[in-house]
Amino acid sequence: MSNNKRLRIAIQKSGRLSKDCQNLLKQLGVKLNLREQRLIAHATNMPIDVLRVRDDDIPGLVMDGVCDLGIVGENVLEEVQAERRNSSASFAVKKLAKLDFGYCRLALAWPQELGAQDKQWFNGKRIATTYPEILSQYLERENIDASVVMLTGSVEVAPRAGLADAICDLVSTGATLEANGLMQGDTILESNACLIQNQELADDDKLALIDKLMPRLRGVKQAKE
Ligand code: PRT
Ligand code: ZN
Repeated sequence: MSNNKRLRIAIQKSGRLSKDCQNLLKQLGVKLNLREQRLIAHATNMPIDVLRVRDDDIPGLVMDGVCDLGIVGENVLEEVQAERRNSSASFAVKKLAKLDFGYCRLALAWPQELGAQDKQWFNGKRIATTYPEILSQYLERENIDASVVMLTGSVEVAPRAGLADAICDLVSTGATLEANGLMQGDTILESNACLIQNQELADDDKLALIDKLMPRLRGVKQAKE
């Protein structure tokens, strides 16, 4: 558990979610000096510390109580939860809100020259992905007997490089699939960034601060609609 009296929020240090996270904190009235390349930024007007880390570390930091809150893509949250379910580590978190940024979908794709394919085509095939747990659950659900090739990056080049027959990757505009001659198939998961809270958080002051921030968050979301 975090023994710090200040509310700790984990956000992505640099990447697709970082600007939106910083803007959201600003809109919630949290004043931060993020110019310095520090791991922890202290809010100047509220008892809040912001930890800037890799997105993959955010669910675990919140699940283990190192941070009280975190902002992360649902894709990463689901993958880490599934990973941890297989071990003895805690995996429960409270999802406080689905946020209106970071939208993407985790979808299957294969070389365009193969043309349209149905689910059965994947039997006996190798599928490259950064989300082996989510993909394995899908394959099991759909009764598809394919093997999963775990890659941490450049998944879209796997078929061309002969590492896999197909891929399962995040898509937003579809330009990356297009540029790599891949055809998009089923969507396995739709994802937005979300705000998560440590399940066991019991500090009254921190809970009161979260209660104060949540109506502001709803206000920010409504203002955009
Ligand atoms: O360094 P760190 O580990 O923190 O960052 P990262 O490189 O792992 O993640 P990052 O910054 O790329 O993405 C962070 C989160 O943004 C993801 O976990 C998703 O929740 C969300 N997100 C939204 C996306 C995309 N859209 C997205 N398009 N994450 C990745 N992509 C990639 C995708 O993997 C593919 O390579 O963009 C490419 C496809 O984009 P289109 O527009 O060409 O379809
Ligand atoms: Zn990452």
